[in-house]
Amino acid sequence: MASFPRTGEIVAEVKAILERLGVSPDCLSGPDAARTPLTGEVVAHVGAQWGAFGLSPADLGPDPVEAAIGRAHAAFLHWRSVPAPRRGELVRLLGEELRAAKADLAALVTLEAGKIASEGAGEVQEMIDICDFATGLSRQLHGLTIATERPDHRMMETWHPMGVVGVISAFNFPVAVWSWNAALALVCGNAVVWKPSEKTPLTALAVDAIFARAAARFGDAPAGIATLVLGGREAGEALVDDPRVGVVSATGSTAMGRAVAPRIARRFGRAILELGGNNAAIVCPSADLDLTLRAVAFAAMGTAGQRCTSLRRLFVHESVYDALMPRLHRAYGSVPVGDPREAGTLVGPLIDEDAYTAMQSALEDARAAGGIVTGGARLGAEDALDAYYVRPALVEMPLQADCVAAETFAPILYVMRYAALDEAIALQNAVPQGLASSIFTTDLREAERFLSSTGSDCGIANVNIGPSGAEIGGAFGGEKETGGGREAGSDSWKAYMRRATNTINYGSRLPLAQGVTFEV
Ligand code: UN1
Repeated sequence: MASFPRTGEIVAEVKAILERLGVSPDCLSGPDAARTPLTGEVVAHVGAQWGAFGLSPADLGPDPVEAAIGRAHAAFLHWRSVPAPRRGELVRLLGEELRAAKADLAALVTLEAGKIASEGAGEVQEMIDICDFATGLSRQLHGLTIATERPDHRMMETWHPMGVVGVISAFNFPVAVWSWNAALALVCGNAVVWKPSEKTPLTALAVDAIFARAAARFGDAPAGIATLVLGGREAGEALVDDPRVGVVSATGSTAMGRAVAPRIARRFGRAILELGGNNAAIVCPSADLDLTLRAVAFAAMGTAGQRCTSLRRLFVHESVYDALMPRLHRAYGSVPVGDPREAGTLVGPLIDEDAYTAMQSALEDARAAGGIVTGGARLGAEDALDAYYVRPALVEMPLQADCVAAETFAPILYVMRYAALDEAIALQNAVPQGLASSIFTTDLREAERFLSSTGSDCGIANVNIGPSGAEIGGAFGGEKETGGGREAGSDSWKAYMRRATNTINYGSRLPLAQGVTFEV
């Protein structure tokens, strides 16, 4: 069994890592406490308002968000005319700096967000991967050439940057989400202003310091090209409301999305929304149960159930229910919960007390709806005062009650039986969210049905792997209350650019489209 960290041992560790990562001590004084979920203790203080590549607090003045957006906009006016492959060089250097800082940044992610060591490292790896992807992309911002109906004409598309991209990110991927947005936004010619979660300011400051090193090596990156603004709700709202912020990419709860989307729409800004998920998997009669068990365990218990893509609902065919469930119960009963720094730990702490309270109230609701709950109890309370470690909870539900339709950001897996695949797909789709989904089957017909237009309604649909842990090469995001945004790979870059359709007449006559005549 994993152990629990002791209060008092983490402050020095955080300080040493921040120093090695080059975070300026100036950024580490201020009124706001930064905590670690490992023990709940305060590990540093941060300035309420700033941390900014190339900018000092004096530059940012009394209204730092306004100033950061202004500086970013000025940076954009220069950056948009730097050739894209040269912009790619900045992101390539960022990837190099991230490689050099990987171990320290990963350790800081573990200390600030509570991820186990391999997941902290995995998150930084996602940053490196997107930098590689974006570097290649910087030579591939292709537009189409389109056949025109007019003689001696050519029609084409060109892509131009949008301006300032505002990134609002959540605690659970405290560094990777910025990089998916920033790497693409920068090669596309935009400037970036980042407001991270108030729960994870230290990893954000570390990334800012790493970016500053890449920018210094690059040489002539304009000051303000990538700015970090620490702050609360008002900082996010300032980004959301400012017309100079062409794109707002916001990751968080559906409630947050509901608040920001209309404000962005009111000024006709562009939103990339990555909101709640309520991800499901279907286990079919022909499923490979060994593989299914491992996939379900990682997707549902990994990251203590605090990924947007975490598995929350499992539909098991009645013919395999009794074979799978005892194995799942054993896995839940024995998964090592504790200090995420320790080798062997698979489940670290919840982010804070609110997360724990939300988990307990979801379990109460499930019991009231006839669910049989195993697990969910708080662990290690006597060792780690303010920290919230829990045994992941398995809840066998008689049916998909209303409480199952809500996303609770905690390790709760609701399990339900089904008899026919169509019924399971309908239940899977019968929730407001539409992020990630999986089917476990070795039957080709079932797999293809699930992936077809009559199957999963999610942005991510997988076969024989869980819903979480996506690679950056694909477009990441989901439908319905998940918000419809796409980030990372495929053609997600188009969301950071505006498309211009150009028609060029290289003849000496002026034929009009649709055969219209207009002789003057
Ligand atoms: C999130 O939880 O905010 O697919 C994103 C995954 C990760 C991203 C999760 N690559 O689980």
